[in-house]
Amino acid sequence: MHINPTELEFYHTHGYMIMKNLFSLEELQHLAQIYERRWIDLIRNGGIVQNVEYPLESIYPRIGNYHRYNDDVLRFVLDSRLVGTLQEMIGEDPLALQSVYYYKPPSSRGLYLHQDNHEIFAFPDTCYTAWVSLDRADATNGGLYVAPGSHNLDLLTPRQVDPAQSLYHYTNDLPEGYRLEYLETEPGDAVFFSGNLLHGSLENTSDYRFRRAFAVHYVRTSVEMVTMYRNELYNRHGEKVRRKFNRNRVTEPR
Ligand SMILES: O=C(O)CCC(=O)C(=O)O
Repeated sequence: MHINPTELEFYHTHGYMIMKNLFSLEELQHLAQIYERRWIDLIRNGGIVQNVEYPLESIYPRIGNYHRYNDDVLRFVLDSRLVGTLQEMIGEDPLALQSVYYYKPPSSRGLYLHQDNHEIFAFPDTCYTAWVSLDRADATNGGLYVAPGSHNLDLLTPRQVDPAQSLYHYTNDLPEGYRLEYLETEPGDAVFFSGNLLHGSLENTSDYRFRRAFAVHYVRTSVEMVTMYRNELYNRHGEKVRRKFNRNRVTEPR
């Protein structure tokens, strides 16, 4: 068992839950080292180029889907502390869809309020995120915030925002009756949340503190359609599973 009934109830009520100390510092250091090497390669081969408008953020961009090329990252993505917890949360084995490593150096933009399933459009149901803190994350260095209970909402229609303000160019307004909760996490903590939960992250306003995190998005094994990476879903054995491209949506997000 990975979660107890109180944690499960918290998740069902609020749409997210924090599992403390899920990963050791050694494990986090190993993951960070893999991405350091990847970063050096990207810098060396021109895959990362500095943009003077965002001098730090541009040399530490988000690194997506490296689990497809690195077995240690794939093992992390399929670690039973992530997929086992999700399995107990949703009552079904999850498939891993995508991973994102964040450096989030000082002065990085945040991500305005959004729902992950707006992009992924897992159908039926939604997608799920496991977000692992590598550094302490709080309101100063770009921590996460969530709107508790908003996972019960359908997909909402986002509006476009000024790209200079948010890393994700869409945002949702906070619906009436909801409030924002600003999360604080320590290295090794993991936040699990529903793909319909309204959430975002703050700008990193600290002087010198990176806010590294590793986020993985999952869908249910019974998912019928996803708009992204339909040939790149991994089950817990590391085998690829194929799902349809969602060209003719059965339901349209409102
Ligand atoms: O880590 C962040 O800054 C944002 C993460 C997030 O919003 C997501 O993974 O959907």
